[in-house]
Amino acid sequence: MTKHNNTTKPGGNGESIRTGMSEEAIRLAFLDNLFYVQGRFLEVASLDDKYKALAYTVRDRLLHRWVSTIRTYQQANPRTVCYLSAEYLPGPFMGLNLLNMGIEEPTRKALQSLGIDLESLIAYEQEPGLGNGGLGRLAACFMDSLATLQIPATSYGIRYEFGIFQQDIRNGEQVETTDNWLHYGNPWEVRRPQISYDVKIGGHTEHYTNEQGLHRVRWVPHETFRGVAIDTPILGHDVNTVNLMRLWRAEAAEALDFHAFNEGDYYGAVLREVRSETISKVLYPNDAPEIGKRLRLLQQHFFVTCSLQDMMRVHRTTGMPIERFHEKFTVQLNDTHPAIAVAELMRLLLDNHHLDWDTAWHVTRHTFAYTNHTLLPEALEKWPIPLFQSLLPRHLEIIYEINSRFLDEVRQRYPFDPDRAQRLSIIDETLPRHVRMAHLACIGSFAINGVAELHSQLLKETVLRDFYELWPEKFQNKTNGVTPRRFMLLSNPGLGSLLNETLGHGWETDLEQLRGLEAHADDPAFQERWRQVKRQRKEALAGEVHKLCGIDITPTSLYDVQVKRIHEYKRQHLNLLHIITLYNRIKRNPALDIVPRTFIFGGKSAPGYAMAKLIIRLINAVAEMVNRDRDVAGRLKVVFLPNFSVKLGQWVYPAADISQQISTAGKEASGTGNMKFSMNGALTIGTLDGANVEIREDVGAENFFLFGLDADAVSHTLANGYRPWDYYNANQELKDVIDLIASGFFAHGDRSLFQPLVDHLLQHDSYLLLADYADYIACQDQVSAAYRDPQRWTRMSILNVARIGKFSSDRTIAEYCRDIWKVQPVPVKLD
Ligand code: GPK
Repeated sequence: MTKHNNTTKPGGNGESIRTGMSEEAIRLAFLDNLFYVQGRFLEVASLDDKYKALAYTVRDRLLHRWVSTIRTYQQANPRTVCYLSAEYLPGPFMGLNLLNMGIEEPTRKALQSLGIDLESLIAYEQEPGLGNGGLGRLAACFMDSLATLQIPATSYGIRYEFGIFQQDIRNGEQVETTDNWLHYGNPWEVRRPQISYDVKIGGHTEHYTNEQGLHRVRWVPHETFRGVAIDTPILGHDVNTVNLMRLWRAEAAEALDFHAFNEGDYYGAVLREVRSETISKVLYPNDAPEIGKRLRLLQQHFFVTCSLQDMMRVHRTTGMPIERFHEKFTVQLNDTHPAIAVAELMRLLLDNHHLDWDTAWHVTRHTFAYTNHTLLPEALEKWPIPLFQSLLPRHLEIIYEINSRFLDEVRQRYPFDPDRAQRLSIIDETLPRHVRMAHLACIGSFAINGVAELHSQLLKETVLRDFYELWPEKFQNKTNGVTPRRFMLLSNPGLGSLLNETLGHGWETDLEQLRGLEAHADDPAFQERWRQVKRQRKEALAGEVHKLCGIDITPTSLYDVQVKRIHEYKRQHLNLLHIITLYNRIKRNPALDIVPRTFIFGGKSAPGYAMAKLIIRLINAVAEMVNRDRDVAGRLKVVFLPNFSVKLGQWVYPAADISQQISTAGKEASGTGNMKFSMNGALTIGTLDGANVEIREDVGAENFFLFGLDADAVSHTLANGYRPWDYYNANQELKDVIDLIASGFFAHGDRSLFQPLVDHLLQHDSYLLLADYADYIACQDQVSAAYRDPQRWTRMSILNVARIGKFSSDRTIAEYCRDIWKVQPVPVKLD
């Protein structure tokens, strides 16, 4: 984007229109950008023109801080965090950048003076959906906290041309359409065509001896293409630090056969949208379960090699020897998606820098740290050896060498336990043979962490038990957190104002200060204002629901919300069993006095996950029957919000009364939605799973609705011949609910539609819905009883917010900095 050179304008307070923060400077800058960048004057400007003009106005001010940050880092040469993640879900940028820069108010007024409503421009922005769910959103919260804590950090990833699919609901079914988020251009990114690296794939290796008689390896690839950097500035709150999200875009088409991976024709649909097929074309829309596809492994290798080569370029500029790479950089692996980095760094050090093995391995083992995000065995990444060999022949050689040295060590440690070496091996020798990426990550990292206390404990006892026994000192916990800037200040301005008035500023970057609210928990006037804030967000959400679904919901009803990816282990269908239970109670007793509830669902299913898609159908089918039934009108409503996203979440979290966190205990690594709800005063109904355990500890057991088996009871129940049928036969309400689904009542009489779901529940029920049903229903009855007492409810709500401080991602990042990364803040002064 070429822009004119005028940077000051007479009459603008002497402030530069490129950097000035006053209303006047912003107004002039906006008009200037509208004119010179968009080529429009106000009277004919479209919404897109105005949005872009404002985005460029904000971007100029971001770049100003960015340049100062880079200059500071160049001078100080600080130790730097590199976060490697295949996914990022940053959400829309405009609102947050204005807020973090502290120019929301002058901007609102500047636009107002031109007859433009700021909210309409903020609402227009389409977010980058470069992730599936919790893992990608966590990476975005971490970027926010890293910048806010003034930590030198770069977040590396892939600039997918098509992010997570758009979800439409047609006839109650999820239909995927491609996400063309770049169609109108992206004003927040800066292309860096000069920052690009070669990426090799396929071919073979040649071992030879050079003139000095040294052993060398040459990788002769089948193909080479390039990755180009595309940068997005990430501004901290109330500081000048702007860190970088550097995403790689593949250049030059590679002949990739998308057709071979057809999944309900999702990739077929992507293909029809595109002219060329490249590595960075599309995000794989799978949450936890692994996919094992060729293109996916290529994507991982692609962004990892570009990122490591980029770090090496920066390292060169410091003048430090390559042997000290790990002193300059600490690299966090966000799950195993970037775990190939262990082999790739070895390759670069051995083959390009000609380090000897031991030196290269020393550097590598001191560079990486690995975060695990799941215990689900089906989610652990492994690649078939032939696939790996054909794409990354040199990496496979290196992995074999790492493994052979490692297994020697293991056998020496455990001479009488040959099975242990098999279990620990990077190579899974059961046919067909595979490379286990979690093992590569564990062996190549100096620290390994889970994302909540329970999860970290279970990791040590189950999936990573052998590694824990070998290297207990490597294992840590880092309980997840979320950013209060986006999920409180930005999403819930009414709450923000009330908190500022009550506590003053400071809580936004020191969330423990919310403790000050405890003193107000029983104050009737404060309680009344608290309820007004919630009421206002519930009305706002009602407006969105009307726009998106054409359904009218009642703000005086209890909003009972479950938004997250659709998964059997997350048990959206347990929520449904409760809804149908209430429905049956009212049908049996039409005069029943119950607390009116609005059930709100949102979330995407992987396109190839049949049971999750069937759960979406059942939610919509139940919604259809319940919402049109006059007998329950005014008491029950069910809504499925299509295309759940960060943006939609910002409407949803502040409006919820009840947050459903009802996964089978031991299955949800942490959860982060649970924190976003609680920060906004929703009460949680949940199991002892993931971070729920710690949220309950902090907010107080009396302010949390707990039900269900704990993780121990779950494993015992499953180990001792669980018989869901027994629960069905013993509980009349449960039997009625299951029978109603089986009867075809929710499928216009079609008994076959939901039969797979019913059969699974009665015959297997691997996620123990039936075992937890009775306790869940009883707990939901407690919820209703509490809601009838507004003083009690409001007190509980206030105390949830007062005690949620630990779950700020600032706390999480401070712990990573202290315990793993060993990095310090580097404050930035504006040039
Ligand atoms: C875990 F393994 C994975 C994955 O592939 N994707 C993903 O979003 C989630 N996760 C966990 O399911 C959540 O419990 C957790 O809060 C989140 O990662 C962040 O750690």
